[in-house]
Amino acid sequence: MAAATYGADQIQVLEGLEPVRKRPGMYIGSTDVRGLHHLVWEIVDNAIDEAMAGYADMVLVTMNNDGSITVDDNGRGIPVDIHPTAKKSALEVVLTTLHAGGKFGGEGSGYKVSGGLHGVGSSVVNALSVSMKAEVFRDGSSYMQEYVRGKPKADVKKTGKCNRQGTCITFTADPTIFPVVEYSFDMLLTRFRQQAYLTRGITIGVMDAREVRPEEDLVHPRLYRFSFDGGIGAYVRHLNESKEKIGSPIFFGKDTPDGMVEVALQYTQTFQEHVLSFANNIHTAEGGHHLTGFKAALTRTINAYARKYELLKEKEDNLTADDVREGLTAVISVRLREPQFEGQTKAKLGNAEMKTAVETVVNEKLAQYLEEHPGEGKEIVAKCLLASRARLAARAARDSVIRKGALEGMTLPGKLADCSSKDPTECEIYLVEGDSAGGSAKQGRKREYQAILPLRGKILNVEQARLDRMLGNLEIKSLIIAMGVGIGEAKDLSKLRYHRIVIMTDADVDGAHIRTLLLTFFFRFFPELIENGHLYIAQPPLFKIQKGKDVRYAFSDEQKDAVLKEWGGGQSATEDFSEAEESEEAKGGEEEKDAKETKPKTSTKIGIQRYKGLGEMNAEQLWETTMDPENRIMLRVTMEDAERADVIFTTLMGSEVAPRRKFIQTHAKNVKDLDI
Ligand code: TSJ
Repeated sequence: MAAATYGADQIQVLEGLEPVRKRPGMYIGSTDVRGLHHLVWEIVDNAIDEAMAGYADMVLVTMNNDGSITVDDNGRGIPVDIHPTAKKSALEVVLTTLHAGGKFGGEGSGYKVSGGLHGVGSSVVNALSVSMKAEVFRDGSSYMQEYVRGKPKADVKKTGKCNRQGTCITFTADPTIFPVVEYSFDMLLTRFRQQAYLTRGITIGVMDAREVRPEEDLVHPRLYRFSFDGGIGAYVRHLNESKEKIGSPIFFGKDTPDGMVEVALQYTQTFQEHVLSFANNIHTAEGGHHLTGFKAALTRTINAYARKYELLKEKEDNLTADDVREGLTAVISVRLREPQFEGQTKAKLGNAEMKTAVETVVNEKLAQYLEEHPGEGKEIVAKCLLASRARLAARAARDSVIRKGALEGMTLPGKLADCSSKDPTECEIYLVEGDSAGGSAKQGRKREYQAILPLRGKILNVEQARLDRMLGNLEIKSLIIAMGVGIGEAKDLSKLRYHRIVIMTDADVDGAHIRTLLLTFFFRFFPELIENGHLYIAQPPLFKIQKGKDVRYAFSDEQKDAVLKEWGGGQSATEDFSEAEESEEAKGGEEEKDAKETKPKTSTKIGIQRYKGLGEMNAEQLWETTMDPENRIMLRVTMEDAERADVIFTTLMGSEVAPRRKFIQTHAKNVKDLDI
């Protein structure tokens, strides 16, 4: 193998995986919960690619009870023959070398999808897994190879005969890389439901087998099966499930020379706009040319229709782009050969030709729809006119509200413990649930750049509140004034006073409720702050584990067990403590007394404290674990997170009773503590 004969391509193929383990963030963005889930997205994307190329129609994703994930498809099976330049099995090359993906697929074999960070490759997942097993079913035989932290344990082996086709990958994320190895079934469901809508003809199964222990009494795994013949039209129907609708979802699609365009839309009697755009199945949260084309065509077509049928009087102004999107739910999905992703989070489609492609399709097909459905057409225009008139009325109302000083001349709220820095890029504001946690946060913070705003209890039912009523709510008012951005037409995001807005709530049902409320509030009224990456969720630890002077914090049961094991005190007796006593001591605030002490085999005592709420942590602990940029784990909120909150919120708080009852019945275990 003379190195001199290798072209750039081959050298890339031969690149090892050490850099991935050294700097995982470079490859998967982060090693927090989001990075962990990227591993799943990455593997599943390969199976969906196979489906989009027309060779598979089933994908099953399983969360196993040993913490591993299995992804199984019924495609052709990854080729196992010897790769000519690498001189090893193609399967091994795919899973052990960087950027080896696609080397075997023909370029013309359809459009590649890639989710997460846009196809970094299955080898990256392998490198970041303590163990991985690949099984391939091909030409009547089964093959297998296993890996440890990306390194093959042996060559690919033929394991027997079989009468199925496909690829099955099982991996266990490396806990020395990911501080929390705990997957969220909800995140999996949301993601794969969305993928199933976007890939017509595919069936995606998602199974939670974490509680299944066949050797004990069998618990049935939770299994969801997503298969939508209706494609994105069904997606729009799903998004609007709990809303009052105008007509049925409208769908149109066209194969253009620049790529495939699909659009589904439906108006509702709400005031919110909910437009999602995708390019090659990737959610383009920052929009891009396809979205621009859609908006332009929508505005143009509805105005032309309204003029033609004199629904818009001659002397009246055209409906604005905002008017025609009030109450609109839409999904725009394009597929193109060479997608360019731009923007801060690489979630903006940069292919300019997609503006014209989408615009042309929507202009033509929407006009046709309106002509053929005059009833719906008139209702949609009426809705837009209402929005237009409301906008004019709102401007007048806002002027009068501002005159009456609804935001109290914009003076900062008294409860706010502001920071001293005036440079927004380094400033953070913590929205803290409850006064006692607020107190600890105020003491523990770095006052140069961290501000604290305590928020009390149930804030407000944002769903049914209009702008004026919202401004009247004290908690929301404080929040808006503190952020400095104004609201409604006076909104000015360049005045944002903190570039990091951190939601810090307890890890219980009430905390989750307040978090949902806040996420919904931001999603509805300040989506730009989410899109620009300003909104975060703090992750307080669940346990404090102490041995002598050595203190560790654990963010999950598994992490706690790992620390105990490492310290040789892993007996269950260690955890046997009285919870009531525990919190009493915690309120005393003295670290030494907080911990429950036991005597393991080793001579030093190990203490464990379980935190049931932020209020149980003293100022120093809160700083150390949750607020110190050196140690803390924060989740950056995406539009997807916020959308999920929005769906939950609309279902729980909305005006339609049936879906709410359905939701509460199916999630009874999780929401029983909420007063609805
Ligand atoms: F890469 C991987 F390990 F992450 C992975 C790949 C994981 C899973 C769950 C599935 C797959 C995968 C790959 N499913 N199907 C395929 N197909 C191919 O790799 C394949 C098969 C045949 C041919 C061919 O030209 O005959 C080409 C390709 C790319």
